[in-house]
Amino acid sequence: MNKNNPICEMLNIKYPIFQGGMAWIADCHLASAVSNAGGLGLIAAMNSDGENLRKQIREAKKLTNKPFGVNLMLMSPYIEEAVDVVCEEKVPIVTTGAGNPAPFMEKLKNAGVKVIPVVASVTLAKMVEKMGASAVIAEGCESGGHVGETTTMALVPQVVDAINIPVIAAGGIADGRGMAASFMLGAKGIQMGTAFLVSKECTVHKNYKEKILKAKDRDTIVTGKTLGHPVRSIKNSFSRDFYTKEIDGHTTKDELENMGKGSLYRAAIEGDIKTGSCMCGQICGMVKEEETCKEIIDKIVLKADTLLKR
Ligand code: TUI
Repeated sequence: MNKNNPICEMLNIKYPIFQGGMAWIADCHLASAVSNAGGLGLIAAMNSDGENLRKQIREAKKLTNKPFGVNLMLMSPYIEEAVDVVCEEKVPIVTTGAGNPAPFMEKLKNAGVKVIPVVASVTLAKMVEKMGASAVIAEGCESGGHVGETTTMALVPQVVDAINIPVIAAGGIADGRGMAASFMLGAKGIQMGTAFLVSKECTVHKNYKEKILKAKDRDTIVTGKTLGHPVRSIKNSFSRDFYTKEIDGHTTKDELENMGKGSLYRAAIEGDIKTGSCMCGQICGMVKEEETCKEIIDKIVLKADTLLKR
């Protein structure tokens, strides 16, 4: 798996497995556990102002001596300070999500940070390659949270054909079969969110974790399309209500935006899984056990290696 793998060589990691930068969920504990297990852990900057993010980064440095990164959510109100903190703290790798990272590329690159944007289209993949991205994460709409429109199966090979930097597949991957299939599509690595959300080291509220562990294949829904930022989450009273209000025509966009505010925090931190938003991917029906990040990674690598050697 790791022999001559361009992602492993470029980032100095054992396995080309990234952990998704899940807002309010991916903290220094999860990121360091994934990095210690040989993957690439990522701290989500979304929920942090600059100083909180700095604390998380410094804590992660104590918890692992392996490389880890920061995920920058481009719609975050703290994006400018997060970029500065990443540069000051000399974080080696950044992934970006939910937008075009163009305004921050130069600053990050000048500070020696490798930038690996999440893209949901070939157009953005080509743009970020020109801007000097080190790789891209092609994320299909099977993912949790903010999603594009194209599936992983269709997006990954089209992105692979369009650019010359390595592609990491994301969306709908949680086991060795998904990893092997991603490699068949031309990806050189994978990213998983939902699979790590239920890991032992993930500090998300236990109600949220249990909700995902119990979920079945058709238990997610995409809301927010009318607002221009579609989000995949578990079907519950919050998402059903949101969905109904979105299509009934009686609710304004501002009212919908206000409904969404704080909803992920309510579920992930407070454990309110009825009126909060439990973001997760369509693969939720396959994650059934709470395991350590090392167990998750070892199992996936073993299975993917076996399949790819056949
Ligand atoms: O960013 C994500 N997933 C996220 S961010 C998030 S936080 C949030 N909270 C409440 C409401 C909304 C978001 C939860 N989940 N994944 C990476 C990702 N990026 N998926 C899709 C994209 C994407 C989509 C369109 C990236 C670029 C893009 O293009 C925009 C452009 O300007 O071309």
